[in-house]
Amino acid sequence: MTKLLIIVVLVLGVLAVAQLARVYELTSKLRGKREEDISAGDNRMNAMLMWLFPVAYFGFFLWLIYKYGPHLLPIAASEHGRSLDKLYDFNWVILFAVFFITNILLFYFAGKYVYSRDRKAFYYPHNNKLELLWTSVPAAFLAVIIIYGLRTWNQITEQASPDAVQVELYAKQFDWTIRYPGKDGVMGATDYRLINGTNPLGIVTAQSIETRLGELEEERSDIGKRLDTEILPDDKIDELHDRLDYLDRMRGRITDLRTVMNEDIATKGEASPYMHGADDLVLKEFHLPVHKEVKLLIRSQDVIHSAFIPHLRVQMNAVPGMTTTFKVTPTITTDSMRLVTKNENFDFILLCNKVCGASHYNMQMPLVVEPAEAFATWMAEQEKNPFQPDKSPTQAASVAVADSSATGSMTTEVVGATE
Ligand SMILES: [Cu+2]
Repeated sequence: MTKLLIIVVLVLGVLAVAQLARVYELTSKLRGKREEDISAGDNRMNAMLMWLFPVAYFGFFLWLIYKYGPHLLPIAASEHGRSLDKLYDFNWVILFAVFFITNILLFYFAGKYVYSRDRKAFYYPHNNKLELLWTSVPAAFLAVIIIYGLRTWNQITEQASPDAVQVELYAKQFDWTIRYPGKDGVMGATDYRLINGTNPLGIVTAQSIETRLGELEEERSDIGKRLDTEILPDDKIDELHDRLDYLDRMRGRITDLRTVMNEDIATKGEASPYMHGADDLVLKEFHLPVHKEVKLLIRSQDVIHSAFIPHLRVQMNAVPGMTTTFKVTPTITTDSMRLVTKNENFDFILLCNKVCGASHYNMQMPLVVEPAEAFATWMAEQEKNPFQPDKSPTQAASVAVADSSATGSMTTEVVGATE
């Protein structure tokens, strides 16, 4: 209500000023003056205002920085984050300098060269040296910014070292699932066709293939039973037949996958990614060790998401059908960050930074950065309970129901099922 009143008052104020100006114009016309006749006093006042305005302008600008600067992100808690912030600050220094210098000159000259009857503007059409100067100086500054920027960018995006800790961030509408490679240190292969309630990432193991085939078989026999025993309308019968066709196709593809897996294991042995899924850790918790290089492997199940860890200055799109990566070395633990920010509830956070649907705003997960020993202890605790796709289909179904409803519905959607 107050806001509305303020707006009304402002609008009325503008109208009043416009009307006053009009009255002033009319009276000067009556006095036989032309509109463009401006008195020397008016000119001097405008020149004065040209000098006063930037004082208010810069004052307001500096106040904004003072007032809202502290609401920016706290210091970067990762190695590349610091160099990124340095690059940022470097750019700001140049921008601020140019902003202040050009604006001061602009207003200073506008005020200084106030109109005078006795003075004529100096005609100065061209100067090659001057042109060269104001082209080459900004060009040199831009070159520095670009080269510095590219160097920083290349450092950030270069390949992670082979012994980096691997962590997968798996996005779907609307949550994150975290995968660690388990004791063998290697992530297992995945395939979306194996996604179900107990295998939200579709990790490929002999067991998960059998489980999935069992599920398909169970659904097939259920549908068969319905077709044999129930009296159904024609469109429902067609629908069930379509479903059976779909289940057959899916069974064929998963059987093919099993063949591919067996051949790959036979030829590559331990090097086959199909050998490494069984001990993977699929978690709803996200921990990272401090001062260790981490390679984030980022995937999506459905639409484009974006993995964003603002305090680590990490951001990378999660694109369906491909794995994107980002390497990061955290430098500050959660506990230290709580001291730095003087906020005992501070938590690092993994957000989705791509508007991905209705609950996008809530797609987040806290991140714990801890000393290597604490991380190892936590990891050992998790390793007691590795990924288990080997529950029977009935168990899997009950887990799927007990799991968040989003997981259940997305699972069926991904494998193309319709109820
Ligand atoms: Cu998202």
